Amino acid sequence: MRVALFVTALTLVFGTAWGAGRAVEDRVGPVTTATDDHAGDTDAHDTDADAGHEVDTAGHVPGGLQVSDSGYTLVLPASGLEPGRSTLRFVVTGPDGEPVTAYDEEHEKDLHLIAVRRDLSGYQHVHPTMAADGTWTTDVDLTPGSWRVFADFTPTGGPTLTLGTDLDVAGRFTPAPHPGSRVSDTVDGYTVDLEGDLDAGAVTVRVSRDGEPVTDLEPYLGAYGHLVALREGDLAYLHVHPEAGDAGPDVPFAVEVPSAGGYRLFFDFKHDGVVRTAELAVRSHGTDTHADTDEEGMGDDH
Ligand SMILES: [Cu+2]
Repeated sequence: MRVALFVTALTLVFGTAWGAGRAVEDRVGPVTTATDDHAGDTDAHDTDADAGHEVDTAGHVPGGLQVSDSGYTLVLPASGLEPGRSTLRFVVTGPDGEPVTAYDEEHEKDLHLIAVRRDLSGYQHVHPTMAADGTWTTDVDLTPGSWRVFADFTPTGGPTLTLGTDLDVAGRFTPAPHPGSRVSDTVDGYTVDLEGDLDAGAVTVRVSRDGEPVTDLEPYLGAYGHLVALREGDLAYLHVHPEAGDAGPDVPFAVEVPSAGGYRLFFDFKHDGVVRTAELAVRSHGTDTHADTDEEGMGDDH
């Protein structure tokens, strides 16, 4: 209920700001509709294939921005971690305040943990193991700096959530330079090219090696690759779905982009028994179909 109220309030605030400068009668309708659509319905975007175009700009909060949502909270050690390889322990507490011990599998795992430094370097995607008391444990390898840690999971009987929190690692650090636009990355002799358009909601990742397309990718997390997309600036964690496809070279995904801006894409793929990660950087000009020509110009100064 509190979440519904929060979403409603956010919708109203956002809706009002967004409508500023338009005729009052123009915005009353859409705001009311958006409120009704979103109240208590956090999963609407999963079932409505059409949702990507008109829902997210009006009140849907992207994942990964909140440490607590729907009564579930990600609890990491407040003391941070030492640099280097170490063991990270954490729990997810539920609405009753106790650690959650029952999860539903998503993409073949009960919980996916993503760690990335706030300058978007050092990306790691790991699968912790849970003790009977609900304590999760995993190895991570962290350099000094401020890290963002995401837990992506579905508690049994609860909603699918991506909670995020910061983790400090002591020491001097030098921020990683921005890669600019990067639609191709090379890792261990593999070339990964990004095709398609974030704004169209669909991208394809193409994997090749020595100029030859790779056609025998191995399944990884229920698909021929796993894609995580983060928004630059706040590290919002995007909703990405693998689409059915072959074992390469093309691996298709559906992506919901919440706004115009820069995005980093991290593509994990498995070949010859090894999981590798390619890192890409692209811009979105926004999928808001309400954007009129007068708003078009605002995105072009980037
Ligand atoms: Cu995972």
